[in-house]
Order: sequence, then structure tokens, then C-alpha cells
Amino acid sequence: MASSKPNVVFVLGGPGAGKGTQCVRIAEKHGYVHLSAGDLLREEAAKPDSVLGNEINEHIKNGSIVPVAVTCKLLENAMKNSGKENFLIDGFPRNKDNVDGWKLAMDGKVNLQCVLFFDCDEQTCVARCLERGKGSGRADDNEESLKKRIVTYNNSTRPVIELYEKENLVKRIHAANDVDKVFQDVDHVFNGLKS
Ligand code: UP5
Ligand code: MG
Repeated sequence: MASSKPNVVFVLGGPGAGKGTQCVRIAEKHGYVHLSAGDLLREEAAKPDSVLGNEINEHIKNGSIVPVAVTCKLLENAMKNSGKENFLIDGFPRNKDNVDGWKLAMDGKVNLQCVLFFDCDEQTCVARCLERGKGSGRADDNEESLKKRIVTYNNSTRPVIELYEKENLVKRIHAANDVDKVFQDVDHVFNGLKS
């Protein structure tokens, strides 16, 4: 049965697993709006008048997680402002607190279709981020930040994926493959999704 609520797919996986890359393709082919929580936070922090800029930048550099109220508000606003109905939420929720905060704000208001999990080994993730770091300008694409990002991912985000696994919502993708092969698998998932 079609839902009148907006559809949401959470997109999770380690740093450099390919979330952003694949979301761009999904958005193109399947008409979803791509909302990267990390990009929204970076944009917010870059505003000249941002009162949260320093706090957000500290979290990003340390690979720690920005308070859920901040991230959730940015996502909610972006959803509202888009005027659209299908959303890829990339890089969120990252810990149990994010899950709880999202539920508090959004429970009953959206239809969570699935959790797309880009499963990629640590070595590949780190190598991709370091390579990107040569030109990305991202404050966290360096060895020191990456170590912390990986620890946060293992300690805080993996348990979130396990939580959704128990709810049978997780679609696991082998993300160490090349971009086209990964997208083939992703495309297969989206062709089978019900709204
Ligand atoms: N690449 C991609 N796919 C490839 C493939 N199959 N083969 C070879 N190369 C591939 O890809 C990374 C790099 O790898 C690119 O150069 C790409 O070309 C190449 P990308 O698609 O960007 O991977 P992605 O998973 O999006 O990596 P990203 O670094 O964005 O992941 P993170 O989860 O670490 O970063 P995010 O921006 O989501 O978060 C950054 C920080 O923001 C967090 O650490 C945290 O401090 C904060 N944050 C919060 O606090 N709360 C949130 O809700 C979200 C973020
Ligand atoms: Mg990303």
C-alpha cells in the first residue's frame, strides 16, 4: 500500500565506504533527494554567522558525533525545504542517541523503507579517505582524524546497524567493489523497494 508519508532510506557505513558516491547515483536514477548529514553540518559550520560552527568543527576533526538536536533539525529543515517525498539520509543516525533523537522528532511522520549498509573493510576505507584528502580540503581526511572516525564508527555506529538488523531493515552491500559493481547491487535493492 502506498504511504502518504515521506519515504526515508538511512545510508550507513564507515568513513569512505562510498555512501556519498552511491547516493548521487541513486538520486539520479531513482529520484531520491540526497541529504548528507555530514555535508549539512559542514555547510552550517561554514556560515559566517553560525553560532554552532566551532562546536561542529571540533566534532568533525575529532570524529565525534554532533548532538542529535542539531543534526536532526538540519535534516528536518532540508526535508521540508525540498518539497519532495523520497529521501536518502546519508551518514545518520550514527549512534543510539541519534536514533532516539530522530524517533522523538520524526516518529510517525516518515516511512523508513530500509537501512542501506555499505560494508567495507577498514583498510579500504582509510585508503580512500587519505587519497581523497590530497585534494578534498576536508578537515578530517587525515590519519589522526581517521583513527578517531574509525573508533567512533566501530563503537557507536555499528551497534545502530545491528539494531536495525534486528528489525530486518538492513540491506547490506559489499562496498569494497568498484563503483559500478557497487551501484549494480544498490540498484537491485532500490528496484525492489516498496513505498
Ligand atoms: N570511492 C567511493 N566509492 C568507491 C569505490 N567503490 N571504489 C573506489 N573508490 C571509491 O567516498 C570516499 C572516497 O572514496 C571518494 O574519494 C570516492 O571517490 C572514493 P565517499 O562516497 O565520499 O564515501 P563516504 O562513505 O560518503 O565517506 P565520508 O568520508 O563522507 O564518510 P563519513 O561518514 O566519515 O563522513 P560524513 O561526512 O558522513 O561525517 C563527517 C563527520 O561529521 C563525522 O565524523 C561526525 O563528526 C559528523 N557527523 C555527525 O556528527 N553527525 C552526523 O549525523 C553526520 C556526521
Ligand atoms: Mg560522505
